[in-house]
Amino acid sequence: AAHTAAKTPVTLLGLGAMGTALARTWLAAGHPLTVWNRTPARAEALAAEGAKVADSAAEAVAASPLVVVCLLDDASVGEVLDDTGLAGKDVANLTTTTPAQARARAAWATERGARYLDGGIMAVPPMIGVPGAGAYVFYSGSPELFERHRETLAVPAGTTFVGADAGFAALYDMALLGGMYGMFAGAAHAFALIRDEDIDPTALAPLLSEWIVAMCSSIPQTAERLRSGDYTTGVVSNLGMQVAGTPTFLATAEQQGISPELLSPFFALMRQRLEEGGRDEEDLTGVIDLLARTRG
Ligand code: FVH
Repeated sequence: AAHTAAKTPVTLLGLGAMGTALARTWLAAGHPLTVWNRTPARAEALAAEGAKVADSAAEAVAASPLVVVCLLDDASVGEVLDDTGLAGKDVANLTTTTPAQARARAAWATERGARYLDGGIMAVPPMIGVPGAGAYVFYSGSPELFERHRETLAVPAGTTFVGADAGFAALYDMALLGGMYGMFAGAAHAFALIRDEDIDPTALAPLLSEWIVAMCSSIPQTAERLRSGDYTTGVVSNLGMQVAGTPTFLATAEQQGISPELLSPFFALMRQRLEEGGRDEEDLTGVIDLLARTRG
């Protein structure tokens, strides 16, 4: 009891795959933990491990100063928190949402007298609580709240505070996951190309992953070019050369009998940039300007 007395009591709403993984880490670290889940059976194993199971979300919220929420989506967060007494509570919402939803939820919680942090989890459940696995959570919103609970929030995963704008954690989350899906799309295209050939996909895999890692070295350069506004790359892999190469990719896909649909939208933007006056000696940074046009 002396061991747990100093640890902040935590309430956790939502015991899906991620919520359950988070819960176990706070229990293991000696935090008094109260949990609630819509489907009560999902709390049984945690009860056996020492969690207190609340009969309602309201009872769970009342039990601890720090309320962590990890539900399916923003709508479920609204449903679950609606009938709870949030006044005076510190809420850390780790549910994946859009930045606009996070900002609206922060205002909603503030109106109810709570302090609010939004979180974007950069991990899958097996990485949670595993030292060295690289799991971390982007936080944004109240800096005071982040400082007050910094140690408790760091129990399941690393923490990275990205600003007082409550929408920023979700924005960073979506930016990184968007990059990840681009990578998955490229890898899917690569495997589809060789699929019907006498090529072992496990032989391609290390070559593909090493190539993608090597190409990641261009990401800091892109950031620098965006900041300076100078997209010039000179003779090295310039836009003109890359646009000239795109028919080769499309023809190869056709010859292999696969759809080029994962790559062709990007190629179309590269061509558009060149046709609209992007200079031959630019790199691909100008494509970002084309995407930003949809802001109107
Ligand atoms: N799992 C992952 O790989 C990703 C990694 C990055 C972060 N995400 C986000 O984390 C949130 C929770 O994800 P999860 O993996 O725990 O999701 P599920 O296992 O599907 O559990 C969903 C929980 O939400 C409860 N729930 C859903 N709808 C409602 C509702 N209307 N009212 C109350 N609770 C609701 C559900 O309850 P039940 O079905 O067991 O009754 C689960 O507790 C999520 O934002 C991911 O994007 C995970």
